[in-house]
Amino acid sequence: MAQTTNISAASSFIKPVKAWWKSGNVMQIYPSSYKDTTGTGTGDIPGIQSKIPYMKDLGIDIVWLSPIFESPLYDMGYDISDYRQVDPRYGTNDDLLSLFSALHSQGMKCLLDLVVNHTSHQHAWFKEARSSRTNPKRDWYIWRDAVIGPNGERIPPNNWKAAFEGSCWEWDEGTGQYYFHLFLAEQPDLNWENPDVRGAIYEVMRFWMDQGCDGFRMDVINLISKNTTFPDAPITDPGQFLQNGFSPNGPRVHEFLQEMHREVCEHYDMMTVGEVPGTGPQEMLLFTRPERKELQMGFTFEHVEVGLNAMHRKVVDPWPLTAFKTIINSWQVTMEQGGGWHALYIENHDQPRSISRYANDAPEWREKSGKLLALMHMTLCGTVYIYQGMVNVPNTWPLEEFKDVETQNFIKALKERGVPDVEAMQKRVFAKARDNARVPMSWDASPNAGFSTGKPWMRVNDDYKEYNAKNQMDDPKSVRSFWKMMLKLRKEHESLIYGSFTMLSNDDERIFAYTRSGVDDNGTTLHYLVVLNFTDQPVTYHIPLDAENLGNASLVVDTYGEEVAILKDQVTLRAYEGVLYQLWL
Ligand code: TEU
Repeated sequence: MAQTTNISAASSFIKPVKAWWKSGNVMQIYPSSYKDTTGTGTGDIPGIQSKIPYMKDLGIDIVWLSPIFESPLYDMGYDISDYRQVDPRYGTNDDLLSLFSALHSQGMKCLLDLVVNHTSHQHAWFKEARSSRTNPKRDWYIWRDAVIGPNGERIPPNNWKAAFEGSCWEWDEGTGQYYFHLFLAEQPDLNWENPDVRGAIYEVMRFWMDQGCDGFRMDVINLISKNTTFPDAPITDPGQFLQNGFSPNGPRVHEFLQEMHREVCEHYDMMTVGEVPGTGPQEMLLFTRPERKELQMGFTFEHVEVGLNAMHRKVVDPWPLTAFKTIINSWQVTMEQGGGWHALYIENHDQPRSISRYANDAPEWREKSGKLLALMHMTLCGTVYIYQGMVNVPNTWPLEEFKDVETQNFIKALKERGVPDVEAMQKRVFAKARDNARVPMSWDASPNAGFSTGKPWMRVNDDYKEYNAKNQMDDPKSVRSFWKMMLKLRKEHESLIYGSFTMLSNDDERIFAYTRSGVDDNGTTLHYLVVLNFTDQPVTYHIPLDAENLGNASLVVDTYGEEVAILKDQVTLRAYEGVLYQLWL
């Protein structure tokens, strides 16, 4: 007989302290692609402000803006040249303050993107630093002498490969030294070892907090501390000089974040979410346990990296559902037991669209898949982050339509390496490409998807006439209407936010099922069951719960919008169907 789980007996779960930044629904906005009000083809802050009613209607409480600061845009604003100045493409500082006020007047909040592992090479700090070896700002960045090879040739200080290809070291002709950059050469890393650098960052944070910002999403914040000996990486790519060598979570990362907390965060009622690539759940606890006074939550990468090809990390191999489930389970359980907190996301500006990545974007399944993923996302423990959703762009678009430097550089590197069948590989790269998430928002069926009256900076998605926000709002059965319903429902059933998570049927390759258990304000214990069919076939699922009266369960949500009953201890789901029940145990 299959093993069963008794959740009512196991209900001695830890009850997290409630907070606005836990229950608030966050929407990430990619400013360039949201809404253009000036006809330049690039989205702007007044455009974002004009869509507050849209966000409010959806059920959004908190808006996170990807970078809107002055930038030469080598990496779409993740290369900032002035932390205190809004880039003129997006508007003015006054526009941003007006957006803060408009959001606040609706009871909403605004997070800014704090990109302080690196600056732009055009930041005044870097310009000063590279002006001479004796400039007082020289040490604000990381400089090293060249290694001289056997034939007198110049070799970088170590063999680390940068995130966007090439060496992590860029030669500076003017001063005869290399500087360090984990991303592009146009994104030199700040030297966090220098207390003046840290002080300057904290000042920037206070500058925006004092003007009405409500917190920060912190870009690659676990990369700020480096092993300052910069040891060579072991060879994992034989025959090449450059190797993947950088390890995140350097020796002083927690010390720096605790200092940031003391200097800035603890003085405000603010929200902090760190982007922490390469971090497992145990390490995440060090960042997010409240008593450690670092961050409130962090974006993990394991689930968005499921199935990545070991050699080419920009393409995805087939992966079993159990691999994905195991990752979600380990995070849910570890955060709960260790007293950390989750930042839940399945999409952002760096990831392909979730429907294409995790379910099925074929026309007959995209709507069902979208609702299935929404139901999963909205029934996990943590703070929910959502993003303007669609499916991937067609992989038949030519390479020029992919604007992102990551994709462009990667394809170039593949060609240089002489990888066979680059064409086929390119299509696989497109399926994972960040640009899938960066196309302009499809607002309606008018030219340029209602995004801009000018030529959009990036091609709009081909299907905008059918799939756009207006059509979705008008249709009570649309994916957007489903999200709207779920964003509200999650608040009405708070155990879905704070409750305990128990995965069922760990080895099932078709079904992702779990329970959530919590205590309401009256002290009553509530139990929920979620069953998600990740296949394109009907599945009859035996619910492995040790409970007499499963048949009394009330259906809270079915993604097909129909009645699906539990018969004794079984439920039959159609393709990509998901259900949420409240159990009466
Ligand atoms: O991303 C960090 C990061 O880990 C990415 O390199 C990610 O792994 C990759 O893009 C997946 O394909 C942050 C920002 O979110 C990203 O947009 C920036 O390019 C990057 O930092 C540098 O600031």
